[in-house]
Amino acid sequence: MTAVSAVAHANIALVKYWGKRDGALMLPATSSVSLTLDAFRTTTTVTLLPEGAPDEVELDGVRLEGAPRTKVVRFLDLVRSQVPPELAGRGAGVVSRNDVPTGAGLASSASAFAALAGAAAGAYGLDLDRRGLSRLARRGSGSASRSVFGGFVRWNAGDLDDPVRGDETSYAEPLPTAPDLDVAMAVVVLDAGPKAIGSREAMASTVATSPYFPAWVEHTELDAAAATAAIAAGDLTVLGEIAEASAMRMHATMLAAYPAVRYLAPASLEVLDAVAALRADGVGAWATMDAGPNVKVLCAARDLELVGEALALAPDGARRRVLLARPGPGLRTE
Ligand code: 2P0
Repeated sequence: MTAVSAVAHANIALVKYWGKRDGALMLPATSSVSLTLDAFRTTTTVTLLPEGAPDEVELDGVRLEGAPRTKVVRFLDLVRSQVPPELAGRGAGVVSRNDVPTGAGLASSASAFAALAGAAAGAYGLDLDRRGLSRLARRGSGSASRSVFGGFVRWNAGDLDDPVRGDETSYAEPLPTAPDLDVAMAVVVLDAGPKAIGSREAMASTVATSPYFPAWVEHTELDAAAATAAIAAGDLTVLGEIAEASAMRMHATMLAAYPAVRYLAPASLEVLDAVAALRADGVGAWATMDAGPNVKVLCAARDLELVGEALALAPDGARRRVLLARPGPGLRTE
């Protein structure tokens, strides 16, 4: 029996990916830049089953059925389409576990599909280098292409003129990073309330209906270049300012969709105020938000405890849940 396990970590985009130019090949409208974290890890084991056996998928001890299973089976089919027939005919047993604080609303398709790419490629004997693994992970979930690498990562939009060349050139790569750029991230976990629209659907709606989308695409390419330069130069202030601006522009672009896509919650805005107050006090802290109400705050590693403590205090005296994270490693197989 062939069984391969892989571990991948979540990443948080500093220059956001929001919108695809090709949904089938999972080609993004823009490049994006992220930080892989040490927290929020997915471990996935893929075991080859006998010829013709149906795929079995288990996530955190629960057997998946329906659409969530189908998403994994389609991904396995993509892997099987690239291997010899004697292997391609075999089903797979997939067992996946997320090390995410329960109820934090932080389970990530990025770590999930990066780990699945590593484990499935290993089990089916698909010999891919890291670039190939990043391209493969991209087909499961765009942001997963970035979790193949640790630290600061850039996912390139790739060749825009031709989908085949785009598929070959849209991969993530680790970014040259100034050795003294010592960053960390405080994740403020807020009550999600009723579940908002999923990010894939929300992206498609933004692309189709937001009049701001063309401006988002144009500006994001500039932000990705500027963030790449700031990471190489070790300029945390410039990087933080780009990151917060990119997140606000992404949310503005989706708020302009019809119907509006809104992940910002009242409590999110309170945290954004608290981050601005930290900056007014001379502490370097910059906020970013994804497809949910939680706020992630980039800061210098030496300020992490201070930032985490400041953000844990809500205006009404209640305590917010804050998770402290540092840069983490890329995909590895075991
Ligand atoms: C990102 N997000 O760059 C952006 C910012 C959320 C907001 O990538 O459709 O799960 O699977 O490619 O990667 C979340 O979307 O979407 C995401 P698909 P994905 O991190």
